[in-house]
Amino acid sequence: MKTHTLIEAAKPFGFPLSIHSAALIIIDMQRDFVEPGGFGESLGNRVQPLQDIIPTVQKVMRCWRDREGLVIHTRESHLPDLTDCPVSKRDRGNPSLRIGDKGPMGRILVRGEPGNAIIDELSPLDNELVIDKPGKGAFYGTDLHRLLQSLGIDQLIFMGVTTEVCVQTSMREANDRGYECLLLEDATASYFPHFKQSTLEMITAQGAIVGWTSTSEEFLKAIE
Ligand code: C5J
Repeated sequence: MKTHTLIEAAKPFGFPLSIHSAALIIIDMQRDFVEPGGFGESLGNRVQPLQDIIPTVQKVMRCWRDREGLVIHTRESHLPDLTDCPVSKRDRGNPSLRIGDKGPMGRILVRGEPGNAIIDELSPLDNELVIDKPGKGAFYGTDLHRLLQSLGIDQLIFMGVTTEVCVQTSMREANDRGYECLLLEDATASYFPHFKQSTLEMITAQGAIVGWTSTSEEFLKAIE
């Protein structure tokens, strides 16, 4: 039988955390997005808000590992021949560097390149799942749903970047597949703080239409 720990302060109402059927999913904390000189910055973005969440993401990840919880990391990444990257995606936004171009950290958003690696502070352990995804959502073009089903996971705790793009898209995909989703609001960031705020509101609107949000502190208290 499943036991639940209620995260009472979650929005829009208490989140019934089931520790043994939940996984922590860390979206796209890769050098291309988070570090100065990466793809994100080449699009004209300020990476500081993304840098600011690193200690919080690291703390939650370590506590979850201590509880022997499942940790999943994702990377937005493409095959070296870019056959999984639609031209429309590569051309969008007129960046100084496009997906597949050579940047300061190797080819932008290409698998195996230095910039595509997850930042050192959040390096995956050998036994943790790393999902390479060609889209914004973690379920599109990946095995994630099958893997989660085979492991009996039905709740996902989200952290990572960027809130309104890959995090929100992944949460919506998860919600449509029947997962209960909780986003840790101080462990996610956007290049645009007002987009982050709007996303948090969108997720919890209409009685948790996409899912729940809570602070990392409330989550950590629940798993202590
Ligand atoms: C973006 C992401 N923003 N990880 N990717 O292109 O949110």
